[in-house]
Amino acid sequence: MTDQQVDFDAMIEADQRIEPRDWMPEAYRKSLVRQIAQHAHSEIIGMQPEGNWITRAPSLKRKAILMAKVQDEAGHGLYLYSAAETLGVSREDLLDQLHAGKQKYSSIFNYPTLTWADVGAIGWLVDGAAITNQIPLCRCSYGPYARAMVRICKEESFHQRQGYEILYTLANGTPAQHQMAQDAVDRWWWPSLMMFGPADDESAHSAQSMAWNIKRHSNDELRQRFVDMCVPQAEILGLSLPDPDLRWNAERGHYDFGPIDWDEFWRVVKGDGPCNRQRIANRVKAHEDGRWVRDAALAYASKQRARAAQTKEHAA
Ligand code: BYC
Repeated sequence: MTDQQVDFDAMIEADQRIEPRDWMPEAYRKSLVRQIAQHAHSEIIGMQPEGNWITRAPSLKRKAILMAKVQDEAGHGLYLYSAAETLGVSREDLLDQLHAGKQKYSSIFNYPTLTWADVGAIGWLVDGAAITNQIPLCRCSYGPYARAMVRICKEESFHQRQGYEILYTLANGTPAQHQMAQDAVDRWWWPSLMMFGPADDESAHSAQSMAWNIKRHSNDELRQRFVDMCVPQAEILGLSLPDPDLRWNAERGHYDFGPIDWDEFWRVVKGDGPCNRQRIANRVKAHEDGRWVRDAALAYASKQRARAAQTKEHAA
């Protein structure tokens, strides 16, 4: 074992942060790039299902809140791409891999938002699941990722509250509105449980990621935490969760829940969900449409650089 490896292991053992200039094993770097890139892609693809409702939000206030939320998600993508860049990869390359289907994004964003209540269900369930998964990532061993997560989690908490408030309003509205909220929860519940990834005995990366202090809890532990949190919240909303097996288990001190449809999960992850093709096609088009902005920004930056060099020359 090299001295560098010994130092790295000691840092992890002492629960210290690894920073970009520190030596790290290639497998650690690669695994972080994989996870952070997937996370960044999820944030920007995640703008689409909700962006779909900006023009149809039921009031000016709702529209302003939703616009701010979708904009926050773009910001999260940017912090995360920046964190990935500290590991020696370029944002351009990561985006190319997303567009070519070589890097993943969260399965959840391949489901359609059919009604306004879906915006509420995404906030409550999808952002709720995201927070459950991401709070422990604030203690991830890689410094830039952990620090990005602190701000992201603060904003996600606001997102979760706004979703809950939309659902609470609908659930306590007319019978048709209540039904719309129930239908949205029925459709988003199971895909939200899938966000935590495969069951522990099927999770390829968990053991190593936990040994490196990247992940602090297993997929199943976080999924259970999420279910335990949602059940009492659903009761307050007056909505049911679509699982006949959901019940309190006093022995375990947790809610038991029914089996997850892993065939559906893997189908969606592998590109065959209800909206996969549409999500990628929209993303590629947005990237192409934005090319002139990137070109203009680069041209401006190089002009500024040339001007600064000239000024320096004159001063010398
Ligand atoms: N969808 O060994 P495993 C958000 C992949 S929230 C697609 O357990 P790991 C947002 C996994 O990548 C969503 N793929 O992996 C919220 C691996 O494939 P590869 C994003 C999934 O990394 C609201 C394979 O399955 N959050 O952004 O130990 C609004 C085996 O899995 C999924 C994050 O990314 C899935 N659900 O654990 C807007 C959080 N689950 O890489 C935006 C950070 C698993 O070998 N990421 N896979 O090809 C993590 O915490 C972990 O990466 C996961 C998976 C828990 C997701």
